[in-house]
Amino acid sequence: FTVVDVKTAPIDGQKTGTSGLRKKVAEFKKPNYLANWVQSLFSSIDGLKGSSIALGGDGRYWNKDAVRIICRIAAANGVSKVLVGQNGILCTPALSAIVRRRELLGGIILTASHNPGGPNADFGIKYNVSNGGPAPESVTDKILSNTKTISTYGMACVDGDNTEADPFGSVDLAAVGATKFTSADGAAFTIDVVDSAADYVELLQSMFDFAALKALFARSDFSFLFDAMSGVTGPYAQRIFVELLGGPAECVMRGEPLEDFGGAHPDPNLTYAADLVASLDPKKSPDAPAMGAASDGDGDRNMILGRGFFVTPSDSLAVIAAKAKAAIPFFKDGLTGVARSMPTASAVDHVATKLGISCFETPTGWKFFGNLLDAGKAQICGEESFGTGAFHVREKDGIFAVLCWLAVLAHENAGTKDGDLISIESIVTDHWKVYGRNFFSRYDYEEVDSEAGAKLMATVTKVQEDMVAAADGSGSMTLGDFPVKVTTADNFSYTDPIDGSVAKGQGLRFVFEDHSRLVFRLSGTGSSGATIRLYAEQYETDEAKQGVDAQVALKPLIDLALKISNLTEITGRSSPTVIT
Ligand code: VG1
Ligand code: CO
Repeated sequence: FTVVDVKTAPIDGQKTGTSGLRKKVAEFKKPNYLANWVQSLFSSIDGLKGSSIALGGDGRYWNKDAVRIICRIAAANGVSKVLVGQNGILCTPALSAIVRRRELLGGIILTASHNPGGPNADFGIKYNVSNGGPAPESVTDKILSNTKTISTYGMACVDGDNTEADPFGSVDLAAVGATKFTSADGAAFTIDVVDSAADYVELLQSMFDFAALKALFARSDFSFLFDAMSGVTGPYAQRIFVELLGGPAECVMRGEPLEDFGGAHPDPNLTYAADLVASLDPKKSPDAPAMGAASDGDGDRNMILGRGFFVTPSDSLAVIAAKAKAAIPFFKDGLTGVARSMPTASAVDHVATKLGISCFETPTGWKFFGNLLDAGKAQICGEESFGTGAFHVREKDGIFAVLCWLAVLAHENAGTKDGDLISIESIVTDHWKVYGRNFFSRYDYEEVDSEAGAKLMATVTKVQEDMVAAADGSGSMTLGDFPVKVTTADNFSYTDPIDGSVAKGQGLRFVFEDHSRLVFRLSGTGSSGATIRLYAEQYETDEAKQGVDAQVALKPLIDLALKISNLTEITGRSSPTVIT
């Protein structure tokens, strides 16, 4: 092949969001759109020449085409080997595992995660660095500045006159194996198609006691249902839950990955995984299984359900942290710390206090956990947005979280007779008795007008400024006529304890004297318009009051939030798109 420098010009709006660049497929398909970003990425990383990188995606529409284009740009930039997941597929945690295990320079993930896929929906790309985790802002800032000045990108071509033809077109992405090419000036370039599951599944097998999990699956009082949401996890789930743990074939639903996720929203929550939720509800399904779970398009999110019971992700994190040492071999040495994103309810904080370990509060997005995990300051982390993970990889990991819950169930039931299974519901409610319950809910207003989103944030900022100005110096403030005083009203800012980098403007928060919280922020993962997220949390130690529905418990706080922000008037929305 020969390397051609193709002329291009900067394209606006290529800023990396919370988790990569996400846009409509039509945008990505525009001439030079993908190439500009990929070249800007390659121009911003050190040590690229002669390196090996991983490449794979969640299988959504345009995944394979993008793989082909990226391989050509990588070859032109002097990368010596690209490890591509078979058929261009790698779930996000599996890519992280491959980068770490094989000590690669980094990896490129093609995903828009839980956003819908298909010709009229979303595509996305993100870069992970050598620790296997999302590129930190120092890297994404460089990529952005390169996208603003780019004038050419490199492309491996059959010969200098024909830039259309793919010199690597003979590589069959369905067949595992390496194919070596040589450039006109003698440089070697290899495309190595690797098994999409092997490294990742072996890693998980080394972390959990699969024999104990298999014994749980064998009980007559236990059954399990996993919803892959037609995303990337189907084949991984089949391998783990059916082949390794002995579940019946029907225990994986929507297990075949589809390019458009069957037209659905591959987001594991009560709204978009409604069929799974109904299957777990004994009122609707008398044979409801003991445990249900779902993962998103790219396999990094998880939802955990008990029979007729929803485990809110903030509680899931807390329970896993509390039981990790006893229930999960990987954590047998115990934890030195845990971490959660700021909007995540503080349930895990109470566990950390009890264990006498550190608890870190980071901005939204997995990239902020990377340094803490690398430095051994935290071993388990999570987000309210159905994200749970640990130091085995540097991404959140859906199937890992499911295995944690299976391990917790197996451990709690080690001494129970078949027929007397201790349920997920009782494990969680027992947890509340010890640590208190952190009621939590998030309201999403998706795709509101960008100006309305900005106006809402400006309105809430003004409320905070007025409160701070009116404060009497006693350290507590009043919010309207709300009976509980406010101790903090600010825009969350985070200083990384390892490298000292500062992330500002991470969400407007109100912390109340009774530890309740309200948070407003704009999403950084949407592909058009603005998505407003409103988070509400309330802490309850009184056992008698812990059983009520979260929406009932949180109503006064949410009403207050809607009132002070003037949300209905500003957005024209009388109700949220999704409540989790
Ligand atoms: C959302 C979630 C955040 C998560 C991010 C990526 O970001 O709130 O917690 O890390 O998605 O998850 P935002 O900026 O839209 O609120 V995934 O599974 O989309 O990679
Ligand atoms: Co995801």
